[in-house]
Formats: sequence, structure tokens, C-alpha cells
Amino acid sequence: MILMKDIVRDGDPVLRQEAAKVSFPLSEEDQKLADNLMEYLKVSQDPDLCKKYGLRAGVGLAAPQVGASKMMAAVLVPSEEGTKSPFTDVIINPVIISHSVQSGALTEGEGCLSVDKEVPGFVPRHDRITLRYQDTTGETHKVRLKNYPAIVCQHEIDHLHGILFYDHINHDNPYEVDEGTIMFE
Ligand code: UDB
Ligand code: ZN
Repeated sequence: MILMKDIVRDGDPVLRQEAAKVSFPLSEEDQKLADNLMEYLKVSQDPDLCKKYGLRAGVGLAAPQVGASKMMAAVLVPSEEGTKSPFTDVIINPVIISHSVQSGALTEGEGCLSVDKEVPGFVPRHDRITLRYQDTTGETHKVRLKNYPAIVCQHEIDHLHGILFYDHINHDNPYEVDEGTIMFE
């Protein structure tokens, strides 16, 4: 089981590398990696287990964050959270094939399981994306995502290209975003 000690922190070069494409059928190692990434999210979102294992409750975890430079990330956006539409899958070789002109950003800014310090500021992203990815069986999916699930997927896909959330924050003006940017929780 993945614990906080297994999560690679900012400063480790693996977080700045371009991850390698994953081939199918998945190797046993890659299947286990997929299972472990999703398991972390599930366990961390259970308040009792989260506390018991000293985790940070996560909505997404990318393979490079556990030291595996592979194009794979788990996403678990729970449905209970009022306005947030759910999205759960292990996304492999994901590509954003189109996106809205409109930007979106979280009112609270972003954090990252690999970044221990808080970095204040808005992180401008696409409000809507069409995402193509393969699941663990190798089946290709094309999904349209908006708002929160779209933000989480963009954050995780960034990890596969060596990008961290604070790279997107305007350094001179951390709380400045383009006119018309949709802000949501
Ligand atoms: C997170 N968690 O997992 F709506 F159960 C953040 C951390 C960095 C604060 C742990 C989070 O947003 N928690 C959350 C939200 C919910 C329901 C719930 C837990 N990430 C994932 C990450 O670092 N992936 O690499 C950071 C998010 C910031 C914006 C999108 C991902
Ligand atoms: Zn992250």
C-alpha cells in the first residue's frame, strides 16, 4: 500500500521528466501500479483509514509521484461533493484532444501531494476538455469533462509531462486570471 513516505516530493528529478507511454497488455508491474495508485485514493478518502495511515486525502495520483515515470494516473473525484460530477478511472496514455477557450480555476488554488509547501494563487486551466485515454484493460475512452473533474485530470496529466501546478501561477500577480475565467470550488 502506498503511504506518504512513498510519495516523491518536489525537488526529485522524476517529477520533472516526461513519462514514457505504457503498452498493452499491461505488465504485471504496471497492473500493480495502477491498482496501488487507485487504492491510495480510496483509502485516503476514508476518514478513518486516512487518519490511521497518516495520509492526505487525494483525488488524483500520477505514477511519477511514486517514482514510476509512466503515463498513468488514478483519478477519484467523489460524487457526494454536491456540485462536483464524479469521475473515477486509471487513465493511461491520456491526451487532451480538445478544450474550451474558456478557462477555469479553483477559488482555493491548488495543492499537490508532492508539494509540501502551500503556494498561493490561482491556477488557470481549461474549463472543459475532451480526454482520450486507455483504461487498464487497454480499452480507449473519449470523455468530456468540465469543472472540477477537468481540473483534476489536467493536474494529473501535467505530472506526466513534468509540470507542477505552481508553474501556471502568474508570478507577478498570483491572483490574476484572464477575464471570463470560471471560478469554482
Ligand atoms: C489532491 N486533495 O489530492 F473534493 F476527498 C489534493 C491535496 C493535494 C490537497 C491532497 C484534494 O483536493 N482533496 C480532496 C478534494 C475533494 C474530495 C476529497 C479530497 N491533489 C491531487 C494531486 O496532488 N495529484 O497529483 C491536488 C488537487 C489540486 C487540484 C486538482 C488535484
Ligand atoms: Zn499533484
